[in-house]
Amino acid sequence: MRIERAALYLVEMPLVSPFVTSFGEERVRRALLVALTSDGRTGWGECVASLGPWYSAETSETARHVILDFALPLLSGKAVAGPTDVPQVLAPIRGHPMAKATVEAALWDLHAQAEGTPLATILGGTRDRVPAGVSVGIQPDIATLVARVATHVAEGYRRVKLKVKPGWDLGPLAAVRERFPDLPLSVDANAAYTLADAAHLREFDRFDLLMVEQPLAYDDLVGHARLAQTLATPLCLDESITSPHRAWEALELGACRIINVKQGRIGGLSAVLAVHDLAQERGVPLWCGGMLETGIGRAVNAALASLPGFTLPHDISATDRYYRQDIATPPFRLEEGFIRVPTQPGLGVEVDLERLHRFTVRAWAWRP
Ligand code: OSB
Ligand code: MG
Repeated sequence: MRIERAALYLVEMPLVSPFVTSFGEERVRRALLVALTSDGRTGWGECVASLGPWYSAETSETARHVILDFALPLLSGKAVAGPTDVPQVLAPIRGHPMAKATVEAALWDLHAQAEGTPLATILGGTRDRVPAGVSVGIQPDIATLVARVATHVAEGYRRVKLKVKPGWDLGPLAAVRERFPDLPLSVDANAAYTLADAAHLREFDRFDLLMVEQPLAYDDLVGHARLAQTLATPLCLDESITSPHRAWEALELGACRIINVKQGRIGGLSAVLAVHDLAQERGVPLWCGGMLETGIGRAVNAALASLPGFTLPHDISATDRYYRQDIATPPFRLEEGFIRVPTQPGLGVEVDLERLHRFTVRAWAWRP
């Protein structure tokens, strides 16, 4: 697999509504898209890093630098038989999992296209549709939150995740739980609490939650293990799980009982497969997280969520929950609370070049 050229596009896509978490507000999704050309085909990868280093240390700009100046030169200098060789070839680059994952995803797309097979099948997926959850950001007030949740429940979403932070937790939870006593519900704190809040976090046990996601700092596995001993609700880790090895450490320590898998954060689809094997061995349930991806990243997420170990509803919502117009077509639709896994070869979505150019704010070309 020889990469003949690469094109990088920095796109800015307006969100249908602002997305507010404990670490900030996003009104526009800024994504770096990578197109690799090989043998007359184009493979696409979407980098999930954001504008600023708030969710993770990486940003779209650090990813552009690492991809153009280090990852692509390393890959073009080596004989790369396929996407599973990528982690080894990129191993000299320390960190930067999201940048590496972007290039790897584009090579998986090329490989699956060359095989004439959908990405989901290549990865070992066993489902043709996956249950959709929805992640609801912090709202201006509780009435607005309850109305939003009601809309999503009416749309058919199978699980609702509420973003929480100190000062926006027990009140909103009580209101949503009172209105929807049987709704599968979870919370995501994006690292907004500390171990000193353990007694407060124990109050969450009253609301029959599926899980509490990432309550403590991204680098605090021991803290999560301590907290897990005092909570009845299972802990799920997101930000903390940055590699298969870190997933192993978290499980060894008892820092979580559930893992939110994001291919970007974990360093690529090969790493996802390794985490999947580990979780299967230990009976740990997985689900696919989201980073407000365009249809390119969403297609990858739908494919990996079709693997047998992904047993909980995902943060894979319909396209119209994020964007009025997406770069990739057709849009993902909610059908009985499920998202269909693409069945065309490769990612199984088409990149609309007119829209790509309309949303692009900067572009770079690369040749070996
Ligand atoms: O913590 O899961 C998160 C979006 C951006 C960054 C971090 C997170 C999220 C979400 C949205 O919760 C999930 C989605 O794409 O629907
Ligand atoms: Mg999260």
